[in-house]
Amino acid sequence: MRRFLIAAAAALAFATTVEAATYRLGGIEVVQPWSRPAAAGTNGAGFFTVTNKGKAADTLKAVETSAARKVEMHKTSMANGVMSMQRLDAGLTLKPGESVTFAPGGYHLMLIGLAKATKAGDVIPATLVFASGARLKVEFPVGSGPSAMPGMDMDHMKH
Ligand SMILES: [Cu+2]
Repeated sequence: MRRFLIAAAAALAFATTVEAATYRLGGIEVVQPWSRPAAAGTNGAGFFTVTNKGKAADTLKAVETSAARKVEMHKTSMANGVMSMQRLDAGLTLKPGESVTFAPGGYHLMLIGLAKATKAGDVIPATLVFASGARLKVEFPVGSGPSAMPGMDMDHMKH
């Protein structure tokens, strides 16, 4: 029994390591990008944690992907019971040491006008473009996120 438990713990640790994909370029680190299933023509979402481990501030100013017509950075907020999204037109600036998590209900990438449906198991390639000139290529696996959160229907949210 004891041996079995140890084996199970090792398997769990391995699974966690595999899921937490990490991408690095210069001082920028992006951990565990993920997306959710969505229909063609609708808006998808992208989530990840980005950390500036460098010595200077940098700004995530754009995200490029062939999977959608365009990508915007949004922040969801709740006021008086009404959920709304703001577009971050100036991008997202990270001070040295600063870390921001894009997750349902907060910051997110909005993949506007998906070229085709995304379903669990698909991977959406994208490039994060920073003001410093850094271009970090990442992949967003669909449906693999830490999805204990209730689903939100992005198409019905106000912009
Ligand atoms: Cu949005």
